Amino acid sequence: MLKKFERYPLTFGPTPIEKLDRLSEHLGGKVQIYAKREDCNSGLAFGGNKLRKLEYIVPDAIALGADTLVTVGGVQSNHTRMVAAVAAKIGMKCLLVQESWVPHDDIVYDRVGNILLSRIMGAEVRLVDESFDIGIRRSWEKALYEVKAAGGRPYPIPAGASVHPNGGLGYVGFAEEVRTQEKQLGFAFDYIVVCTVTGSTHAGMLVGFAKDGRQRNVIGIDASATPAKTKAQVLGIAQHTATLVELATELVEDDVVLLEDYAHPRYGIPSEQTKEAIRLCARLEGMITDPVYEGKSMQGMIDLVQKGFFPEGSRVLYAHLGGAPAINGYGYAFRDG
Ligand code: 5PA
Repeated sequence: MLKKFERYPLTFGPTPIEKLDRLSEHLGGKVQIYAKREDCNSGLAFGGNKLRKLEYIVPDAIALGADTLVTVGGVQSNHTRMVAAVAAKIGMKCLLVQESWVPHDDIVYDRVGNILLSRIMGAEVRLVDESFDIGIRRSWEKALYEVKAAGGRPYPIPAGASVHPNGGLGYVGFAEEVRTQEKQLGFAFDYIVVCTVTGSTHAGMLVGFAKDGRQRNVIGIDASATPAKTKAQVLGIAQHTATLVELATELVEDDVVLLEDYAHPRYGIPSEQTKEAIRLCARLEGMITDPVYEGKSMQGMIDLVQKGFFPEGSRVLYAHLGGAPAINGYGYAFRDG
């Protein structure tokens, strides 16, 4: 589906699929849980889901002769860390607008984890006092303008690389990769669980899995706590990406399955249930999920298994999208383990 698009390799190649035996057993053994380890996809600054997206964006930045990648996220954004790593790797400058998306307890929150790594990789980090929103940000537009005014050649990458015209392509590739791995495994997954915020991860999967009619088996777990906006953004990106790859199926609102019950109390703040899910997965599988994104989709998947949402015998693929560095900003939440 992606042959005609130029790709700049930033990842090691296909990511491993790992069976989570002890978690599956712990939850009753009626559903088999697997994880696709997107969190281990690259040697670039701990990797994660943004790299698949950026592989289809970097060629455009290079072709346009840009000299500075400019993007936006929260203080502990994984996306901004990934853009900083990519800028270093391709020899460009990087300007990161980091907004105050999350109220936090830890005094070191803006000194550790993702933002620490971005600073080490040489990105210019600009802290801005604006609250969470997945849309186009004024602070980011201002940064782009300023780079240009100073004689630079900025390349705009929106939050999560999502509403970039090529933002959905990377996760079309994920679906194609899963299809190939399914042939090797000798079975197909019944459900795919994905954490959704700015939307292009989920949207790309919808397009990729729509090729064999499985788009409604992609179960999005909202972590934005603004699900109406997130859902609309997923659909918009999916429809745009479907046109790009000339998908034969038309994607409609009902194709976007987005469960809203796990994002509480708000974006970036883990509930007690999220923290329990993070501990459970860590203690049974040694697999680290973060309090902002993957801990919430882990919580959602565990709850859905316990509620009997997945029929007995189902094989569920949890997309582990990365994000562990942010956990350093949550020392207080896990002070007792
Ligand atoms: C993020 C996003 P989408 O934004 O594509 O929906 O992906 C959600 C997601 N898991 C899931 C992890 C580990 C993520 O980092 N992160 C954002 C960031 O700024 O880091 C874009 C919000």
